[in-house]
Amino acid sequence: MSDLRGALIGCGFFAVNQMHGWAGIEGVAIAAICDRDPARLAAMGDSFGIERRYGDAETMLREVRPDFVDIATTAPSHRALVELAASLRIPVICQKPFAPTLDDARAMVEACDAAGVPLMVHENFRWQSPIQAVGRALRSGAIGRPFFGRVSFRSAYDVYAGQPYLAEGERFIIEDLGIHALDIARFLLGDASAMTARIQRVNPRIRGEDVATMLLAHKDGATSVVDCSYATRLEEELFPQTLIEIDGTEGSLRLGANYRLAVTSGGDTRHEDVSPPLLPWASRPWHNIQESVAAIQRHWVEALRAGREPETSGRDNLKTLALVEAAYASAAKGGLTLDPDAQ
Ligand code: NAD
Ligand code: 89Y
Repeated sequence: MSDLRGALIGCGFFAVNQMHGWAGIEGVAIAAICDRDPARLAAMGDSFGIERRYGDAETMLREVRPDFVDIATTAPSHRALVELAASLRIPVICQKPFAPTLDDARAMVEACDAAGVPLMVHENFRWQSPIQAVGRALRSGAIGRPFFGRVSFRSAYDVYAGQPYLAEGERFIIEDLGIHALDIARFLLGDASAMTARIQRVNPRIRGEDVATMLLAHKDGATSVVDCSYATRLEEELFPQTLIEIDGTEGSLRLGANYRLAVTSGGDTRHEDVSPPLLPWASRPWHNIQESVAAIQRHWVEALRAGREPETSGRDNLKTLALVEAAYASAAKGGLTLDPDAQ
């Protein structure tokens, strides 16, 4: 028996994970789906046995009146869809990147606030079980007060095959992937007060940047490097693993390749395999991301039922989005130019 009826908008590449995730959550059923593309709508409807199918989001939301709506479209459509949900007082989850600009994002948060509608951004990377394990180790106090961090995602995986739009935008890696790494840095080391960034495009066949190196000053005193690349050919391809280093006053922790966590404290090092589970519907190497989809959905259901603000609420995500904007602004300015005579 399902007490929560959801509706999903956007039946594309990633939404299939969201549909599998919902199917595994007790008490939740997706009652209707929507996509402007009839072929994608039919494929999703047939795969998941959903009868109620719509080409128009407003018609769906007015007719179905779901308990929540899950927006799985790309960023250009997010503001209109979130504002539509707010106007109909329907709690809403919106995929990352939350909005193309910070102004849009602020307006979306205000619209939901004004309507009293819960809003969560599907910022799922912090929900990956290896990242949660790092968070637990850090909060246990074992390494003391963190003063340095590195959140690193380096790969040459062909993401353009499944998501061709990633090769077409003026902005790429910070907005698409760096956004997750920046959110992880906030999750582990707290909010930031300053940022410096450099970007590069290595792959000549794409329009935006595929390499970004960011330096953050966190309000609690730590400095972190957040670096990401889709131009890094490694001996072992690690997609979609995020590697983490944190140094603290009493020790250090490392989340290394293949989900190996090492926590050094008091002269000892504890090693732990923090691999994510392979859910029945998941497939490698995406299983890490897929598991985090189910985890963030469970969090949403708990928060909705308890009337609590979700961790990655729209309001919270404004801070991650501000880092994205700051990174592009800093990269556009360039760094301080050195006196050539001094070189
Ligand atoms: P996609 O282009 O494959 O699918 C989007 C679908 O939305 C398309 O089928 C399109 O027809 C439909 N659509 C767009 N606007 C619509 C509207 N107004 N009404 C109805 N349907 C509409 O995109 P994708 O690769 O599935 O990505 C979707 C979002 O998911 C992106 O924002 C992407 O960044 C994000 N994403 C997140 C993760 C993650 O781990 N959180 C991973 C991959 C992608
Ligand atoms: O779109 C991206 C995301 O959110 O996670 C990985 C990805 O699919 C490609 O960079």
